Order: sequence, then structure tokens, then C-alpha cells
Amino acid sequence: MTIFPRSIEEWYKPLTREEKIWIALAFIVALTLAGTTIAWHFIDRSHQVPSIAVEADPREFLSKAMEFSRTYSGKVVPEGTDIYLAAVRFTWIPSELILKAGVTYRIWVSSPDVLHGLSIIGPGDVVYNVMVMPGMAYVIHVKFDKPGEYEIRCNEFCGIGHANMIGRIRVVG
Ligand SMILES: [Cu+2]
Repeated sequence: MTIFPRSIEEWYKPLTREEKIWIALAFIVALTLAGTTIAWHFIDRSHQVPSIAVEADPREFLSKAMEFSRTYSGKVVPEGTDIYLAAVRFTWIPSELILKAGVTYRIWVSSPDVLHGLSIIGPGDVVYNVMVMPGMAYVIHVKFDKPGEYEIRCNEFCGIGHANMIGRIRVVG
């Protein structure tokens, strides 16, 4: 009997209850993913994605970061001050930032040498995660609600000292 192909009518069976449930579930998951993708932009505008990306002269940026580092070393960065953070093999300039809790800061980050990544890591959580391409400057907005210690880590392998490329953010009340 297998020699003769069956007709479509013979193959066709209406959807079972389980099949209908699976189709509905897949549809709900697809809608949820599409919805959250769009909604996230409005829920958390400054998270993860830099709000500005511009070309930056590596030497100019580096000198800005060094000047910033000299000015605010050991001091709380006042509200409204732009922060300049340079990712340089194998350190962050400045290597420590002291920020006030509850204040939104604008951080410019750039790399004068190779590809780096900026991760700001809090207790048990990655707070920010941005790729830093050489020759580009990016703006991210950061706000820490509670006092505490955060690490600034490079998340793109940039050479032999990559693992030691760690900076610090101290958030004070
Ligand atoms: Cu690195």
C-alpha cells in the first residue's frame, strides 16, 4: 500500500489541542520579545547604548583625561561636571572616580590605542557595558543610587596586561 502516495486529504488532520497551545505560546513569546525590545529604549534610555559616539583625536582626549585625573584625584566629582575616562593599555585614566550617589554624571570614554571595552561592575551585577573603539569617544550617563564600590574593567582583550586593567568607582552618600 505504500507504493501509492496518499492524497492530501488523507494526510490532513486538524490541529490538536496541544499543537494549538504551542502555537499560541510561541506567538506570545515572539510578541513579548518584540515588545520589550522596543519598550527598553523608553524604560532605560541611558543603559548600555552610548547616547553620543563621535570621532575624537586620541592625543587630545588623553590630555583631557589626564587633566581631569589631576583635577579630581581624591575629590568628589561635582554634579554637572563632565567626566573624561581614557582606556589605555593597561590602565584607566583616571583609575579612580569618586562620585555622589543619586547624581547623574556624563562620562566621556575613549581609547587612544587599541580596542577596549568598558564594564562598570557593582556587587554581583554589571551596571554598564560599552565597547570603546580607538579614535572614538562615547558618552554614557551613569547614576548610582547607593553608596558603594564599583569596578571599572576592560572587557575586550587588549594585550598581556588586560586582566589587570581595573579601575575603581567609589560612590559616596
Ligand atoms: Cu583589555
